[in-house]
Amino acid sequence: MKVFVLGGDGFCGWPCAVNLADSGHDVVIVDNLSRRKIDIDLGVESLTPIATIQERLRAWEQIGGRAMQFVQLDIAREYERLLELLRQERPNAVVHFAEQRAAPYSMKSSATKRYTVDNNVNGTHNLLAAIVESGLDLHVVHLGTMGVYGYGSHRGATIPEGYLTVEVPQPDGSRFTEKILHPANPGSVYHMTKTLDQLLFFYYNKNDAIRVTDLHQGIVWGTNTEQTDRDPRLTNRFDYDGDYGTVLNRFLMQAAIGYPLTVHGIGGQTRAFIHIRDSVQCVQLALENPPSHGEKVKIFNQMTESHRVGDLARKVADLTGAEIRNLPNPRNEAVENDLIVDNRCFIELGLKPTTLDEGLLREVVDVARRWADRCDRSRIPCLSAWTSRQAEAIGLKA
Ligand code: NAD
Ligand code: USQ
Repeated sequence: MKVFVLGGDGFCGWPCAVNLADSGHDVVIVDNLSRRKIDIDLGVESLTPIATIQERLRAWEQIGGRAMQFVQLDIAREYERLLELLRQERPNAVVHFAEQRAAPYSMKSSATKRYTVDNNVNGTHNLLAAIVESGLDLHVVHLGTMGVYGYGSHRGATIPEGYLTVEVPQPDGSRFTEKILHPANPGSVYHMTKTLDQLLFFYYNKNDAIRVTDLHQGIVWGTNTEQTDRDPRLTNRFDYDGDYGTVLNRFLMQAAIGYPLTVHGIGGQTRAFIHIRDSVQCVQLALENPPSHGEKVKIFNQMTESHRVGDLARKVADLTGAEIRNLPNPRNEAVENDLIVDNRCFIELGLKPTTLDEGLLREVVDVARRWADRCDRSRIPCLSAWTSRQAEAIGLKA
């Protein structure tokens, strides 16, 4: 099938694009390269050296990969071009990764809060409006986040896949049950945009019958996949800086360079994780198993394991001998939380997860240690504070 991969130059999007091309799909990557520009603005670089999108595509074809197209386009600001591209190419499906995805970056300043909301909400809305205007019958697969459910309020209950069954009391004392979108409880402006995306999908599915699968993805760890390992020019990005680096990859890189592991608070935050190889598999499974016409938005919890941040640090420390440092938390988040997640949909579709125990050492040796000398230690601290209280706690304000 013909698939648009919006945000196909990014950390999750690039390995997804090559995987889909490898499976015989016709892939069109649409990306405005904003992520590469943000790296320049922040003065950071991926730990792994990454080729330009043009070099990536050339390399992919040189090693015999099915050719992919690239279109540089901002989905949040270039509505007419997006509509024209849909009309011209008539894709069967769109995978939507094209958002500003870092919680700390979204909390840096009013400017980054406003950029994140403008970019993410407009981008998703433009896509949906353009699909309606084009008249195309296509399937949207969106990368959402586990963070839409919030952390700390479930009191041991299992988080369902998107919908919660509730009982509503009636004036006559009877009750009816209904499945509603799980209440939203975002923990950052970035996470808030994902909860707004959910409402956009709900509405356009109800009003225009657009078929949507929303993947509530956990924190992605790891770097390369079977395809991006085939040539150094296909190497995926690895973010380690205080804004874009996610917790487990940061710990792996910190261990590799002898930097004490940066645990926020007591490390009681429990989060959901998935390896990039599994993320790529899940997107393919979702694409190849679309909702039927008239079906409501399909929601999958795209994660394979839950861990406490402090336990992850201990695991990495046991493997590498790294030191652990508990730091004041720059985020306004629960000190500790439980997290029990239902992820049956993907397991039933055949996902075979890569576990932390199998994959961790390989990431440390093949990636973090290999590229350790490219790390700029000054960019490791997390300096984006959620409120003035946290800014004070991390020493940014008197
Ligand atoms: P990324 O920043 O590496 O990639 C995002 C890509 O989208 C970049 O290439 C960027 O240039 C592009 N982009 C952003 N705004 C755009 C716009 N307006 N028009 C066109 N292109 C645009 O991020 P990622 O880690 O690959 O995340 C991809 C998606 O997956 C995001 O929506 C994110 O919320 C979601 N997600 C990521 C993780 C994770 O751990 N990385 C976990 C859960 C969900
Ligand atoms: N943390 C540390 N030390 C660090 C970095 C982070 O203790 O050096 C803690 C944070 O305080 C937080 C947890 O680790 O409690 C996770 O932080 P993170 O940066 O790894 O993940 P998060 O900000 O939630 O965002 C990432 C992706 C985002 C995605 C989300 C999935 O950047 O795009 O949506 O993971 S989820 O967390 O499941 O919502």
